[in-house]
Amino acid sequence: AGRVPAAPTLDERALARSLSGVHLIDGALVPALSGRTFPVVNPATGEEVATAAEGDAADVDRAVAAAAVAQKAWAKVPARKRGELVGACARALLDHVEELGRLIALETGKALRTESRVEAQVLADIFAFYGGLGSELKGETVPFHPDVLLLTIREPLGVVGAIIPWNVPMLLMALKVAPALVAGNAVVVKSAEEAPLAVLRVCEILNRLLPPGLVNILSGFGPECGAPLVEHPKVRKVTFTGSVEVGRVVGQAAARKIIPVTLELGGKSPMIVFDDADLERTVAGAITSMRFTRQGQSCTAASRIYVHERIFDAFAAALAAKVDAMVMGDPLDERTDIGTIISRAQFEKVKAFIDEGLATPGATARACSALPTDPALAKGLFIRPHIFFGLPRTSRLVREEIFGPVTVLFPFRDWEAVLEEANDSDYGLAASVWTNNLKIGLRMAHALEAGLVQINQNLVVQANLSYGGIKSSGLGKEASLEAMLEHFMHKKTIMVNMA
Ligand code: TXE
Repeated sequence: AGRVPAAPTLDERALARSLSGVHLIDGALVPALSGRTFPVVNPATGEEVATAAEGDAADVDRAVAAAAVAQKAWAKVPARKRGELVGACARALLDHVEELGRLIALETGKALRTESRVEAQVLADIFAFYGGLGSELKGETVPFHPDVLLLTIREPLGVVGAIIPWNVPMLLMALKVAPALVAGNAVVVKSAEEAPLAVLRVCEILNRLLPPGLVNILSGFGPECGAPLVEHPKVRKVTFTGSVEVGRVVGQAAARKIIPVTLELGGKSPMIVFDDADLERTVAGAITSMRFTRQGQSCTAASRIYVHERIFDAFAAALAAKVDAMVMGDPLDERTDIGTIISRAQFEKVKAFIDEGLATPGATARACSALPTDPALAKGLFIRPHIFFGLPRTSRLVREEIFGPVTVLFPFRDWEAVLEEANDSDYGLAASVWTNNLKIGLRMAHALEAGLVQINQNLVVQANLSYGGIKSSGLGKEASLEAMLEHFMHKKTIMVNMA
């Protein structure tokens, strides 16, 4: 790891260059065996800031072999000691918050103040949480007969393959790597092709404290590098966050191998606002949840907002005014609220959705905030946040995940009808209800088809709380003790006849 500065650095461009063209395998920064690389682009300017190693099956083989060796020794380290090391990683990551925040802002275009720095803090928090759980890998004893002792113990799975996307890559990697390690597994991560740098730096920091081979990271494209990781015979568990389409492919490959798989896929999360809700707080909650600060690139984004007809106009006006006041600009500038879209492909996809909405008869849109005027950002992938009204319920904008700064607003009159509409979706990740009537709030919380329902708030994932969707939004849970025990370990039953 000699080429990368040992201490945190605030020069994100120099750091990006120093992380160029390498995977991290068996404790060392190494180029792809093929020698191939691909560019990493700053989406705010279009400039190439670094290259990334272009991994393929040969690199996967090498990383999995190193992980398999490291895992055998790691499984013998007392669980509490494993936790202590993961806790030490949390403290090391905390020392790098500013640096990691700047680096992720550079490669993803997420605003430093509103998004990127927060992600770096949450990353460290997730390691701290799991670091404290080394003593919790408990089994159970089961009563059967006075002469027979029945017990269960938890064992690690072996080598875990983790595939992550680009929207919150450090956070999502932490939710996979930290519990996998404390549970006694080794991990091979495949980063997203759009955002390979900050997660590589995180792994490099972890490798200063952990034995080599325990956490490896490969950059590369899905079919060439992700698929061989899923299919590798020595990979005994796959954990994936990304699109529903690829989630299905990964799930099928795991099924063929008969190995466990966790899938965190997309969402089309409804936000339901009753007429007794506190308008100001609800608008603030909508702003947080729409994640326009991240150009809406969030799986839990409030992308369908249903507002009681009595307050519909007031809510829409207040929401648009608040978004208007947000500053879109250079992600690394502290004044910036809203950053960029991640890539040209995603930019075109979101634009196509907006154009389709604008061309829909009867639909209107309010474009908010203003595009940056700085000539240095002329090639930046900025899109103005759009709030749509009057779309038919069958519109793709209402039914599909856009993953961009777009939300759709609908008025409603009674709770039964809005509940039915909210549940009329292939997705089931998150939902929120805004009301001071606890009876209606709880009734909705029970009836909404989602893995997470919040009443009068819209917070982000918490390390100690199970997180995961139903329907097409996913399979299995992340975060919490449960995720570590149920998704990164297996339970062995032991029966002892003492007679
Ligand atoms: O995702 P992909 P993309 C949704 C969102 C977005 C859409 C497309 O709607 O617009 O997905 O984003 C790897 N075998 N979400 O194209 O392709 C890939 O290299 C193994 C929601 O970026 O699913 C990357 O590392 N791996 C989501 C990861 O999968 C493969 C976050 C995700 O890429 C692979 C991101 C294959 N065959 C996008 N093909 C959320 N849940 O938050 C690709 N990959």
